Amino acid sequence: MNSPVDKPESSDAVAPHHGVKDAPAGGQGALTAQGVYDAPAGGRGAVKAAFDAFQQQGIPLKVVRSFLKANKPNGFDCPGCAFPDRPGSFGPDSCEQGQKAIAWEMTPKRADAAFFAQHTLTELRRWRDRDIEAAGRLTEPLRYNAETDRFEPLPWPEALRLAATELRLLEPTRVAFYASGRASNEAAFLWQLLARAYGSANLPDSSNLCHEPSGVALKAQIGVGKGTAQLSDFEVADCILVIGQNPATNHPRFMGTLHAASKRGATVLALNPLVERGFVNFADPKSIREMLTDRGHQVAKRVIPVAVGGDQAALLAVMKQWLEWEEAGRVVFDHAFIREHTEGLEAVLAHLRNHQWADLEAASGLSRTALTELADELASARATLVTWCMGLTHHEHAVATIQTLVNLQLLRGMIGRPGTGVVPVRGHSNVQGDRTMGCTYAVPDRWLDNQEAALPGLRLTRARGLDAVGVAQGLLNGSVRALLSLGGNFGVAGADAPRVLAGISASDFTLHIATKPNRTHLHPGRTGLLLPCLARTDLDRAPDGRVQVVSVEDSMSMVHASRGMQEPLSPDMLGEPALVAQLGHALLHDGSIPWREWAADYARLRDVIEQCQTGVFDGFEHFNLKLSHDGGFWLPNPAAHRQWRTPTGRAQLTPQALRVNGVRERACARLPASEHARVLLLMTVRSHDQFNTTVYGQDDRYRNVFGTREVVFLSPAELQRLGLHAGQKVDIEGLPIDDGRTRWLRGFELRALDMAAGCAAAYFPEATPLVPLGLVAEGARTPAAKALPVRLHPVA
Ligand SMILES: Nc1nc2c(c(=O)[nH]1)N[C@H]1C(S)=C(S)[C@@H](COP(=O)(O)OP(=O)(O)OC[C@H]3O[C@@H](n4cnc5c(=O)[nH]c(N)nc54)[C@H](O)[C@@H]3O)O[C@H]1N2
Ligand SMILES: Nc1nc2c(c(=O)[nH]1)N[C@H]1C(S)=C(S)[C@@H](COP(=O)(O)OP(=O)(O)OC[C@H]3O[C@@H](n4cnc5c(=O)[nH]c(N)nc54)[C@H](O)[C@@H]3O)O[C@H]1N2
Ligand SMILES: [Mo]
Repeated sequence: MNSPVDKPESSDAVAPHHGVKDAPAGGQGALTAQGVYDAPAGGRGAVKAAFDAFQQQGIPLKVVRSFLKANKPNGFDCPGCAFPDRPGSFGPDSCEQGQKAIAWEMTPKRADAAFFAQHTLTELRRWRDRDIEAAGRLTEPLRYNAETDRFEPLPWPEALRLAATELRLLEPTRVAFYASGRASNEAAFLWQLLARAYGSANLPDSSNLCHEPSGVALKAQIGVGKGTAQLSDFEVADCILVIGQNPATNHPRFMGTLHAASKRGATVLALNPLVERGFVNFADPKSIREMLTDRGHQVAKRVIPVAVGGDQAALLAVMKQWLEWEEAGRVVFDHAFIREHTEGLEAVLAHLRNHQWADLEAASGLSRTALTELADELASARATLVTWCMGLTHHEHAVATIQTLVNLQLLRGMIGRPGTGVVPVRGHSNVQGDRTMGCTYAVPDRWLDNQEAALPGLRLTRARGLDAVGVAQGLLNGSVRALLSLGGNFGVAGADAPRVLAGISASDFTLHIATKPNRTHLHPGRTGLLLPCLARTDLDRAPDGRVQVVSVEDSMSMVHASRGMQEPLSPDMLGEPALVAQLGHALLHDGSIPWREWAADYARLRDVIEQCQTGVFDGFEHFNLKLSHDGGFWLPNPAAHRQWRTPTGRAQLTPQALRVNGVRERACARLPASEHARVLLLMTVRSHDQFNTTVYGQDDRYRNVFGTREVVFLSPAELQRLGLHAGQKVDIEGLPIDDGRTRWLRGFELRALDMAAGCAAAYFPEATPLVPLGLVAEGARTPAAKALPVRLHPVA
C-alpha cells in the first residue's frame, strides 16, 4: 500500500514547493537600476527569451531552425496555444511562448529509469512543479513499486497486459479517462472510443476546466459551441473588444493581430481588472522598426478596469445605454437583423429597462461615464469582433456573462458578416479538436450510432459520464476507482489540489500517458503506470518506417496536419494514437476494432473518423485529401453564415438578470460586518513563464516579478486602504463558502500592480489549493478560479 496522503488532510493546504526561490533568469535585458522591466511587451525581450529557452534546455542553435517549421505546412503544429496560423506568412509563425513550449518539449534531458532509480516519489513530491517537469522527457514505460517507492521500468507488452488486467477487474463506470487538450484528433478519437467500448463515458477533459461555459452559452444561443470568426475577420473589423484575456502572455500571435488592427486604425478595447502591459505597450517582433528602436505601441485605445466578475454588469450597462439612445432616436440596433434572425428581443429589453444604473455601476466597478464611453465606442463601430478567455469563464455566473455578451453582439447584427463575430480564444492547441472527436462526457447519439455502424460488432455505452469536477469528487468519495489520462496534470489543474491528489493516491489504478513527469504522476494508485509518448515535435514513424501525420483543429475551426521532425529520444516513446490503439488492442480485441491497423496507419483511422462525422460536424468529407492541402481546411460554422441550429432556427436573445459575485456575499455572511471590507476576490492567473501547470521559470517580466511565483498582487490603493505595503509577507486565507472549509496559502509576498479595486491576483497553479472543489460555473461546472474570496493576514 502506498500512503494515500502526503500531508494529513487539513485546512492548512500549503503549496508543496513553498518557500523555494530561484535566481532571476532570462529575458530581462531591459531591467532598470530599480529592477523594473520597462520594455514593451513583445519586442526584443521576446526574441531574447525565446533563444534563452532553447539554450537553457541545451538545445543547439541549429535545432532552433526547427521552430521555423512550427505552424507551417509540412511542419508541426505548435504545442502552445490554439490561436490560428497566419496563412502564407513569411518567417517563423510562432511566438516567444510557442518557442518556449517547443524548447521545453525538444529537450535532450531524460526522466528515464536511471533518473527514477535515484529519487523516491516521496522525495520528488517535495520538489517544485517546475523541477519535476524539468527532469526531462519520459523515455520508457514505468510502473510504481510501493516497496521501493520508485517508478521502475517494465517492457511495453507487460505494461499493456497489466493495464488490461487492472481495467478488467474494475467496474467501467468507476474508471475515468481524462484528456488534456494537446492530443491530436486521431489520439482523441481513439481515447473516447476506447473508453466507451470498454463501458465508461467518464471522459472529463481540460475544456471542463477552461472554455466549457463558452460552449454551453454559444450552443444555446447560436446553435454551435464554437467561435464564428476567422483570422481574416480581424483584418476588417473596426472594433475588437478583448475581454478577460491576457494575449501578450497567453496568445502572443493574437497580439500581433491586434497590433496590426490598431495600426490600421481599428479600435482595440480591453475589459480587464488588470492593466496588462501588452495592451498599453507592445512591440511586434515582426516589425523591423519597432525591433530596432525597442519602442512599443499602445495597442488598446483603453483598458477598462472592470471589477472582477463585473463584466456582465458592464455589458448590461452598455445595452441599457443603447436602448436609451434608441428610445431617444439614435439608431444603434440592427433592426433588420433582429427581425430576420433572432427571437427574444422584447424580454431582453424589458430586463434592460428594469436594471438600475446604480446597480450596474456598483457591480461593474465602473463609472457611468466609463460605461457610456464604452457604449458609444461599440455603438459607432461598423464591424465589432469580441474575443474572450478565462477572465469570463472562471466565474460562477460565466454562462450568464457570455450569454449577455452574445446578446450584445446580436442586438447590432455583429455575427455572421465580415469583421464581426464571437470568439472564445481557446487554450490548448487542440482542445477544440478533441471535442470535435467526441472526447467528452456527453455526445449526440448520432456520433455513437455512426461509430457502431462503421465498426460492425461494436457496442458503445450510451451513458452520460462524469465531467472533471465529477471525477474529482468521485476520487474524494471513493466512487471513482481509477484515473487514466491522456496528457495533462489532472490533480493540479482542477480545484482543491492537495485533496484531489490524495484521492488519486487512494485509487486502485492510475495510468498516465505523458511527455514529462508532473505532480499528478507522483500520486500513483495501488497500481500506477506512467507511459511515455511522442510529442508534436517528434517524428512519429509507422512500423514500416513511413512518417505518420496527425491532425489538429485551431480556435477558429481550421483543421490541419502536424508532422514532427525530431528523432525521438528513445524507441520506447510511442505516438499517442499508436499508444492508445495498443492499449485498446490489449483490452478489447474481439475484432470489431482494427486497433493495430490504425496504429500502423493513421490515414486509415481518418477514413473512419470521416464516416463517423456524417451529420455530426460538417467539413470532414475527403478528410485525408483535404489534410494534404497547405493550411488544411475550415470546418464550416453554420452561425458564421447566419444559419442558426437552435430548436427554432433563430438566434436566441436570452434575457439576463444582473448577476453579482454571490461568492463574496456567501463568504461575508459568515463574518462580522466589520470584516466585510477586508474581503477581496482573488483571481488565479498565468505568469509569462509557464504553460498551465508547466512552469518554465520564476519570472513574469511584464508584471515585474523575478525569481518567485509566491506573490499576491493588489492595487496600490487597495494596499493603502488595508494598511499593507508591497514587499510584505502575508498568509492568504481562502474563506469558507459552501463546504465550511478554510484554505490557506502561507508566506506570499505582496506586490503592487495597476488593477481594479476589490480584487487580488496570484498565480495558477500555486494558488490552486485555494479553489474549492464545489465552486463552479452554473450550467458548465468549470471551477470558478477567478473569484476566490480571501483575507490577507500579514506575517509577523
Ligand atoms: N504561454 C502560455 N500560453 C497559454 C497558456 C499558458 O499557460 N501559457 N494557457 C493556455 C490556456 S489552456 C488557456 S485557457 C489560455 C488562458 O489565457 P488567459 O485567459 O489570457 O489566461 P489567464 O492568465 O488565466 O488570464 C485571465 C485574464 O483574465 C483577467 N481576468 C480575471 N478575472 C477577470 C474578470 O472577472 N473579468 C475580466 N474582464 N477579466 C478578468 C486577468 O486579469 C487576466 O488578464 O491561454 C493558453 N495559452
Ligand atoms: N486555479 C486555476 N486552475 C486552473 C486554471 C486557472 O486559470 N486557475 N486554468 C485551467 C485551464 S484553462 C486549463 S486548460 C487546465 C489545464 O489542465 P491540464 O491540461 O490538465 O494541464 P497542463 O498543465 O496543460 O498539462 C501539462 C502536462 O501535460 C503533459 N503533456 C504535455 N504535452 C503533452 C503531449 O503532447 N502529450 C501528452 N500525452 N502529454 C503531454 C505533460 O506531462 C505536462 O506535465 O488548468 C485549469 N486550472
Ligand atoms: Mo485552458
